[in-house]
Order: sequence, then structure tokens, then C-alpha cells
Amino acid sequence: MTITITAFERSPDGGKGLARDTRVRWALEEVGQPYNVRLLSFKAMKEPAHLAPHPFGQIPTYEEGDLALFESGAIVFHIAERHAGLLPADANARARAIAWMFAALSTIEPPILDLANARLVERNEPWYHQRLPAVEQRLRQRLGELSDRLGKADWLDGEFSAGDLIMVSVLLRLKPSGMLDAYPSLSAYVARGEARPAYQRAFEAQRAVFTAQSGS
Ligand SMILES: N[C@@H](CCC(=O)N[C@@H](CS)C(=O)NCC(=O)O)C(=O)O
Repeated sequence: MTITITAFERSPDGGKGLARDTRVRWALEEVGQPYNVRLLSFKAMKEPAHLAPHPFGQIPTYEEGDLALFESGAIVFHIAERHAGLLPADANARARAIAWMFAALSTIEPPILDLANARLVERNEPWYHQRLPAVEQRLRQRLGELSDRLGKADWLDGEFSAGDLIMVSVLLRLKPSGMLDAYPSLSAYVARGEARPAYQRAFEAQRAVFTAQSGS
């Protein structure tokens, strides 16, 4: 059955792989599933045709036959359940890999987004400089804990899994800020994720959309 995902017609990240369609592309590449992409403008994302599959008018979505999904985590989970390669066969190891997906999305991503929003949206507020240290400290705490848990391992729990795919995708947002540099094991972990051929293909596919649009 044909798989179609949605992505930005013109990604605000300038093709740096940070938009959340990249993690879905990456999962599909890891399991060797071909897919089509429907590109959406910001206007089209808020129109009824897209609000039907996505109640919040965002990307990515995933369509396959009569299934329409939203939320990148749910989509990656669906792909990982349907195809071999992203979840371990052992039931307990599988449950732990799923726990890491949730940890990435509900424990690590929120403080990263909080910092990004503070820097982007709150920069001109009179209380910006008072709030920022607390936001940064909350994130550093989580990064320190994650780094301690990862230790010298290549991946979070044995073989590479959907948990690592989502965790690396989430941490990649911090790369431009240099904040990961204080955590060498996390920097190396992210680099290992980026070095995977499936990630490279996903990244290039997302970047190709941007370069085609900008003519660069
Ligand atoms: N929790 C959602 C977040 C989706 C999301 O924030 N998508 C962004 C692109 S990465 C978006 O569509 N932004 C435009 C908007 O919210 O209008 C997921 O993981 O899929």
C-alpha cells in the first residue's frame, strides 16, 4: 500500500532536517519502505483538507490506505510495529525501546522546546533574562541525566531502536545552539545517529525540497 507523508513546502529550518517529517522519513528509510510526500504551504496546513487528518493543522501526517495518522511519535511507532528493524523481538526489550520513545517526546523534547520558544518568542519580554537561566537549568538537568544513563554505550538500550531514532531527532534541535558540546557522550550519540545511511537519505530528501524551492 502506498505511504504518503506531509512536509513543509518551505521548511523554516532551511533544510537542516529539523522539521518533524525528517524523523518519519528516517523511520521509513530504516525499514526500507518507499513513500510519497505531499508538500504543504502554511496556508494549506490550516485548511479543512489538512485539518481532517491533523486536528492541529501541522506536519507531519501519514496516510496508508484508509489509515490517516498525525503526531510524529505515533507515526514512527506505527512504522516500527509494522516493519522489522526498529523494535527488538524480545518483549521486554521492545517495551523498553517504546519507553525511550516516550521519554524522548515527553521528558526531553519539552525543555528543548521551552528553550527554543524562550529564545524565539520571549526575547523582547522584560522578564526574558530573568526566566532564561531557569529554562536552561531545567534542560541541563535532563541532558546530564540522559548523558549519565547513556554512558559509553552506542545506543540507549542495546541495539539501535525507534527509541534512539526519536531521541536523536529530538536532540538534533540543540545542535545549532552548541549546548550539546558540554555532553560529549550525547554529541557522539547524535553523530552516530546522523551517520546512519537511513538518516542521511532522510536528511537529503528533506533538504532537496528546500534547495529545489530556493534554487540554491
Ligand atoms: N507533536 C507534534 C508536533 C508537530 C509540529 O510542531 N509540527 C511543526 C513542524 S516540525 C508544524 O507543523 N508547525 C507549524 C504549525 O504549528 O503551524 C509531532 O511530533 O508531530
